[in-house]
Amino acid sequence: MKPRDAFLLFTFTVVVMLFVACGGGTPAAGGGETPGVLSGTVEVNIQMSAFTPRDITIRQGTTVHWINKDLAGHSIIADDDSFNSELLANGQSFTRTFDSAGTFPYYCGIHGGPGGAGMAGTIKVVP
Ligand SMILES: [Cu+2]
Repeated sequence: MKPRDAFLLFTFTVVVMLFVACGGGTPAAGGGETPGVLSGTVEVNIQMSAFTPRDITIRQGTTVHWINKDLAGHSIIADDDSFNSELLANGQSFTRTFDSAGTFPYYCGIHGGPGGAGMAGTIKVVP
């Protein structure tokens, strides 16, 4: 390689490195809402003997509103028994606000059981 070619290659490399360091790239994380984390009031439909969506992630302080759209009755019982609805008939709903972080699995007292058995769902609460 001639000295002049080596110099050009060096210059080219420096320019490319500066461009990579200063420009482009993905914006730094933080500042925005985390995708997939719900807040405000979140509705969970009870339909076809299932909770839809089954698993949700919510911001601390979010209210979850379950609505029974089935003709059959369903209930909502936390695995750790921290919440427990009455039997909900068609059109009835149950509301709970999650103020502390953690993962709260729950199930239908008639069609499900603890540990995600049968008709069940999970609320993950993040700070
Ligand atoms: Cu049920």
